[in-house]
Amino acid sequence: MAEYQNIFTQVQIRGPGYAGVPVEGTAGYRVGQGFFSYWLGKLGDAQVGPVYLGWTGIASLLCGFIAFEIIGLNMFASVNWDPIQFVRQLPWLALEPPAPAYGLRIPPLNEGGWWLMAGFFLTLSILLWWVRVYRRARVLGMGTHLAWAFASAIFLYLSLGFIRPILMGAWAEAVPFGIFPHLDWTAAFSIRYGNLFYNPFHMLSIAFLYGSAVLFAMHGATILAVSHFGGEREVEQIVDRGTAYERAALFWRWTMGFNATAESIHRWGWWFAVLVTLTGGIGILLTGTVVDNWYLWAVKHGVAPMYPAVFPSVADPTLVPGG
Ligand code: 07D
Ligand code: 07D
Repeated sequence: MAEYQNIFTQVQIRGPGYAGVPVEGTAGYRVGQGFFSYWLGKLGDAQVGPVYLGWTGIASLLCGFIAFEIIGLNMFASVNWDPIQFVRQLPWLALEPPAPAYGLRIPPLNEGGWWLMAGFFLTLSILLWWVRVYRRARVLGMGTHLAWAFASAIFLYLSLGFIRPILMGAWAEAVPFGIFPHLDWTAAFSIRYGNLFYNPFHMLSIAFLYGSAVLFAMHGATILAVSHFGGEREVEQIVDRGTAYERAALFWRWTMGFNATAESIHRWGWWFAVLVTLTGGIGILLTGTVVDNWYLWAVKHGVAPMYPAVFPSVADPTLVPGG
């Protein structure tokens, strides 16, 4: 039935605006009374705000804005400040890191200096937002699971753009800013290091990425399927299982012989998502530092076969003169 196949929230309950649980002192400060939006209510809760305006949040937005401006203005300059070309070519425009010759030194602005500065502000912005997430959770007496999951994504981001370039001794190793340029970098990185598919941590990262999608699909579908029994009130279902939880659990026991619990599914979801970027970051940090060619590494460890002897023997192309 159509109502079960709709991405939009079907039920909007509208009570008086609620400012949220009381928190003592300035840590509980919030701005405004909040208001209602019917259309946002289609996606989530119809009440918007009140919002918490802390200095880490403001500083984060400010740093994010500075990074965005540096990137955007450099891209604009690269098309001679032509607004039409800027819009037309936007997905292909880039702000590139310094050339390898600069190593980890600070280059002139137009030769990677702007890239370094944008990276600095973007990183500051992301780290400040992490502090906001951690501190708001603490103030509300919540666990800090969100902050640590976010930290895992930040670990991959820092591995790609900061830790690995430092290990390799050059900012040139880092990712450029730009929509398609960062895809070109990803493809070139894989080829340069002998095919990332043979990197076991890339394999793990993919398994967790796909696994996250499967788990989320199973969980979302299961809960929606019992929502007319109140199944989406998951917390109550942990203490007082009721018919929704029992049916959903029985469904999985019937079909697979085993079911997650209302608690365990969220632990599985959290770990799968967190492990995507955690294993991924490890894979990136090993590339070029410990392993120079993942294909040859795989041959050495019996994962991949060597090319048949009809071809001349394979050497790492980057190790031959001129490579
Ligand atoms: C849906 C949550 C909302 C987030 C969104 C993205 C920006 C960039 C900048 C206009 C799932 C916000 C986008 C802030 C604005 C400008 C100049 C999250 C959701 C909607 N990538 N990547 C994208 C980033 C890396 C790769 C899209 C960021 C690595 C591939 C978007 C980073 C490698 C593909 C984007 C980052 C890599 C993409 C959609 C940082 C290896 C695609 C993202 C900070 C991991 C896809 C044109 C999305 C695409 C795509 C952003 C890093 C590979 C622009 C911010 C270096 C193969 N990446 N990416 O929905 O369509 O995420 O590209 O590390 O195919 Mg990427
Ligand atoms: C980027 C974490 C950082 C993001 C942060 C967010 C903002 C915006 C704005 C809210 C995504 C900051 C946010 C600033 C806020 C708003 C509006 C997470 C990021 C902090 N690969 N590959 C992966 C597959 C190939 C390559 C991971 C598949 C080829 C490289 C993932 C295939 C080559 C890297 C994955 C495939 C190649 C990866 C990323 C198939 C290219 C990485 C996980 C089927 C030709 C990254 C170890 C992720 C990694 C990565 C999947 C193929 C290259 C599992 C399915 C062989 C260089 N690949 N890949 O969550 O970890 O990213 O590698 O072909 O660096 Mg791959």
